Amino acid sequence: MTDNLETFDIGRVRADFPILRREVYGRPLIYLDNAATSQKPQSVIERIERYYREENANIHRGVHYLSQLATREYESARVKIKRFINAGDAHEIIFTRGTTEGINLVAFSYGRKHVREGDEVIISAMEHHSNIVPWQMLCEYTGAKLRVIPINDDGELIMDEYARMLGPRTKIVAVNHISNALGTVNPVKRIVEMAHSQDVPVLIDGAQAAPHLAVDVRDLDCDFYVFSGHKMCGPTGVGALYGKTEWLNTLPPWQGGGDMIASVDFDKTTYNALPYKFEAGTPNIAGGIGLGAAIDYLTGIGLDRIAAYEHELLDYATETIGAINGVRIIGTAREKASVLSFTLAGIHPHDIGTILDQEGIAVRAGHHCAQPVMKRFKVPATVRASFAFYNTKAEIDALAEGIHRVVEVLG
Ligand code: 7TS
Repeated sequence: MTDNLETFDIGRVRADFPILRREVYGRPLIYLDNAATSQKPQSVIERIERYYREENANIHRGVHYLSQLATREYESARVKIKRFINAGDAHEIIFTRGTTEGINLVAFSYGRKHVREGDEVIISAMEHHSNIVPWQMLCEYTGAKLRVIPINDDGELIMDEYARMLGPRTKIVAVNHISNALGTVNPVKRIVEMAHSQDVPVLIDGAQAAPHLAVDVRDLDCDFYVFSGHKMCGPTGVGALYGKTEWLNTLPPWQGGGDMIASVDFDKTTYNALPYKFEAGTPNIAGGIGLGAAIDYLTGIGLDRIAAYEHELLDYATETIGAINGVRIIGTAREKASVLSFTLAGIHPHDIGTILDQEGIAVRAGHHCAQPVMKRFKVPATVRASFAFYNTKAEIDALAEGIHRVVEVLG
């Protein structure tokens, strides 16, 4: 361990998460399904409770005390998100329901304005369904074509193919920062540079990156960046879309309703300024404030320390699980974070997941909403252990023991 990691007090960190003290089937919970959703620290749970107990009111519309208080807290969460990803301005942060909604917003709004028949949209072969289907729907409506950057046997993007695909027909590139099925960390800065050299904007799906590494949207120079609160210690039903001011100002709104307008008449409606233009209706106020508390919590530990600790966990897991007879690791990229996907010869992933569950070990078994990845590696499904900074090497040892037991029972 480096000096940095010695200051990472795992016991104290775990004590912040009440759920980690519970048992399942009379055994201590070993939660290794963090890519699906993370657990929540006490400070986030308390913040949401305090909002409902002491601050609840609708925002942006009340003259009264509570409405102004709730508005202030919600807008202060927006500023926390802005700092968290180093955006240039808080109005570049649009609250969403999560990553999925952020991608749909951009596909709809950017797509409506800029994508026509014969144009091309580039995604990659390792996308979550939520970064595939919205673009497919856009292509269906417009007659544009979906192009897919292929991946190699390690689960890395084939960048030469990407370079060949980019051209005058390309209207947007949408790729993930970290793959939820493989754990690959993609060279997103390079992807953006290459697209920008052809004046093509880039959306980055940061659902799996925001919880695990320090994101700097200005350094990446991406045009859009989306992520979900619930994967980074925040509540479900809230997330954020970052968009550069130039884009957000010129794109049409997507949902119409309250809060997104400046004035409404039957002859003509004018739209509100950023960010409200993209935030129709009463939002998830408690969720936004809870996400702000989650960001306070994560930055209190420090994303660099989280990344370093999780990197050690992943290396240890790769070594330990990879050494088990019959295990095939799916996703062996040079740059990886927090995800270990694998199969076990002759045993279906669902059976592995079920037996591990009986041991109190929560993993995901399935296609991870990335069916094209399963097809690429010619497997029906994988078992996925995904790590957070509150996991331990002892838990990985328990996972290894559990897998040995699976082999005894079913092998
Ligand atoms: N993009 C990536 C890379 C993801 O991993 C996920 C969720 C999403 C988008 C969608 O996020 P949502 O919050 O809008 O649902 N991934 C997973 C997973 O791996 N297991 O469950 C959800």
